This record gives sequence, structure tokens and C-alpha cells, in this order.
Amino acid sequence: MKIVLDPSPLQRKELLQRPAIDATALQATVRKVLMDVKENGDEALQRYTQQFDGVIPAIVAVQEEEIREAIALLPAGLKQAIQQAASNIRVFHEKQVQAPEIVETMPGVQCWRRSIGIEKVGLYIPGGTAPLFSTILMLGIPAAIAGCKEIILCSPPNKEGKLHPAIVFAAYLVGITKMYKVGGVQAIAAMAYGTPSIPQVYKIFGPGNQYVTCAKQLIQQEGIAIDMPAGPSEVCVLADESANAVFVAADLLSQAEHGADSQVLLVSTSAGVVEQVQSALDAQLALLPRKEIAALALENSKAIIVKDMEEAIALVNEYAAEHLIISCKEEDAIAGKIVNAGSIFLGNYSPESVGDYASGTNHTLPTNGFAKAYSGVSVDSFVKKITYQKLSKEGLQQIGKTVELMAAAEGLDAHKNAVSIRLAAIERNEL
Ligand code: HSO
Ligand code: ZN
Repeated sequence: MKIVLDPSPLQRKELLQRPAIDATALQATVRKVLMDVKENGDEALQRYTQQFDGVIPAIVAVQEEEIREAIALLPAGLKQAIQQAASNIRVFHEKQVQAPEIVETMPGVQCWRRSIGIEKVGLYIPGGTAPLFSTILMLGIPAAIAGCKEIILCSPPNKEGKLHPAIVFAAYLVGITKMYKVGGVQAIAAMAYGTPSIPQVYKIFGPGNQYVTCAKQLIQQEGIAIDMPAGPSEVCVLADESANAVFVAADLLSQAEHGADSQVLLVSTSAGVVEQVQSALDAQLALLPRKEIAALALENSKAIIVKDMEEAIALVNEYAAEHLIISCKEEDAIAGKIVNAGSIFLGNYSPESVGDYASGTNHTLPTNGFAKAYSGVSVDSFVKKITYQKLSKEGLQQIGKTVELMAAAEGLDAHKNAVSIRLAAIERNEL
């Protein structure tokens, strides 16, 4: 980790910058795959799966038999852990549902809003070095709570042509309607356009590599919604002199191990703590199975020492981290001053891993500084809201003049007429 002491405002800007990803170079390749799947459907899916995953799958939803087999394979302890996590995530997300409330803005003018689950959603779960079955809970549970009718999942098969049993179990547990063994850009294309075997969806969720992210952005331009533009995982730890350096190092490494492109940032008011964190990092890194990946991520990462907490908070707000851990003695007061972050972890006993898996909050969060304007995934991400209104005769009489005046001033006489015709009928006692 590069240590920077008391940076100038200009330096600060540079320090907080994420590595730029140039998607334009990828676009041509990704577009080709999208078009191919659009034109050739399941045959293209089989071809790409053979090319990238080394197996030719039947493009059919995973059958009951295979689901039963996977569930039997999974250790009982892990099954219980996944069930515990699912229960906490369900409890937290169920509270996000609000009953529609009728608001009478004027006598006889009633307005309300109702959330309706997006009918068809697609979840993408990457394969690769770690099977992120926890992400299925984070997406599938709010989708089910929102009332989405069709929740499908795509994930690349392993060399044996199977999905990881934990992926199958998590998907089964949250009520995913169909799972398909297709990954990468071809999976995004299949869900966006539909193929004879894979149904088209209206919104696509889930993390992925640069190709998958680029594919999601391209199909978004064609009217398919996506959760958010996902970048590499990040964590920022804000630590004062009371921080436990060993804990801080463990938290930084927990995100660094996600990928060589992950970013971790330490902001501290204490040079002593930064020094201790540095040596704790060395000691802990050496023992990690994924040490090569974590070491590469640490190379891109920085520890910034600032003169006081006010400056630290300003820096943290400017960075807008996906995850922020506050390891400070006044953690509650400091948390109140943070306005840009995806998810905040307070105090010494709240490691980010707990939120990643099981506390109940969602781990699909805005990266890359998007936390300045975006929220993480929630039940809201899986619904659209329809507004309604119902006016009584008296209601229309109350509001009519206002609308007539505004419509006339905009030069839209037909708008005005729609009200005037009714008011006149009321006057004539025809209604
Ligand atoms: N930290 C990741 C989520 C995750 N961690 C899944 C472990 N598994 C999101 O940034
Ligand atoms: Zn994580």
C-alpha cells in the first residue's frame, strides 16, 4: 500500500481516482456476441459455452434431479449457514415494503402509488475463482419480496458441466424459477433478447467481469433495465488512534482478495495506526490462499494520513466508497456526517464480511464513486411504481380552474377542454 502524508487538495483528487476502465475497446467484441445470440439463439449459446467454459451444455433449465443431487452434496453446516443468512436478509428486506397510502391533496382529489414487481427479472452470477452464491440471496430474496413472477438465473458451468452445489441450493432456497448454465456476455444476451430456451427478461441484475458489465451497459441502451454499472469491489476504512490495526488489516484484505482490480483505501488521523496496519497486512497476507490476487489489489491501494477528523470525513465523502468501515471511538457521530457511501459498518465489531454474507443488508452496492448518486440494491430495485388518481365530481370542480388556467397558458387547448367539457356537463346537471 502506498502511504501518503497530508496530501494537498490537488494530490487528494488524484489519490481518490479509480483506475479508469476503457470500455470502448471491449464494445466491438461484446457487440458481436450480443448480435450473434440475438440471431442464432441457443446454437450461439452452445458455441460460446464450449469456447469459454469447455463444455457443450443442453440449453435447458436445470432439472429437479440435478437440484436434488446438488442439495445432497452440500454439507449440512453450510446449508444451515445459507439458511440463516437468507432469513436475516429476508427480515431486513421485508421491512422495505410499504403499503400504498391514499393521499387526498384537495377535497375529492385522491392520489396514491402502488409498487408492482417487475414481472420478469434475470440474475447473473459469475463463475470464476469464487462461486458467489451469496449474491443469489442478495438478489433473489428482494426479487421474491417485490413479487417478481419470473426470476431466472444464468451462471457459467464448471468443467464438469455443472453449477456449484451452493449456487443451486441458494437459488432453490430463494425460489428462482429457472436456472441456466450459461455465462458471460452470451448469458446477458440470452436474457436481454430471449432465445427459444431462455425467456427474455425486463431487468438484469448481478456482478460480472468487464465484458459482462459492458454487455449490460449496451443492452441498457436497447431498453432493458440493469441494476447499476458495477465496478471492482472497494472498501474504505476510516481509522483514528483507537482503531485495532489487526482488525483494520483483516478488513482491507477481505476486499483485496476479490480481484486484482479491487481497491482498498485507509484514511487515518494516526500515523502510528497506519504503520501498525502495514505490518499486520504483511503478516496476514502471507497466510492467505488468494495472496497473489490480494497483493496485486494492494499495489493499487493507498493509506492516507490526514491532520484531523474533519479532513478525514471530507476525504471519505469525496471518495464515496462502496463500503465504509468506521473504526473510530466516535463512530456514531462520524457516521452521521457521512453523506456518500454504499454501506457503512460502525465500530470494531462490524467487519464488512458480515454485511457481505449474513447480517441482512444487501451487498450489491454502488462502486466507482457512484455512491454519490446511487443506492445499493433493495426491494425498490425490483419494482416499478404506478401512480393512480380518482376524482369525485366535487374534486374536479375544486381543481378544474387551476388546470384550465395552466393549460391555456401553455397553449394546450385540448388539455383545457378535457376539463371544461366535464365542468360544463356538471353545470348542466348531466352527470
Ligand atoms: N463484497 C462483495 C460481495 C461479496 N463478498 C460476495 C463476498 N461474497 C461486494 O462488493
Ligand atoms: Zn466481499
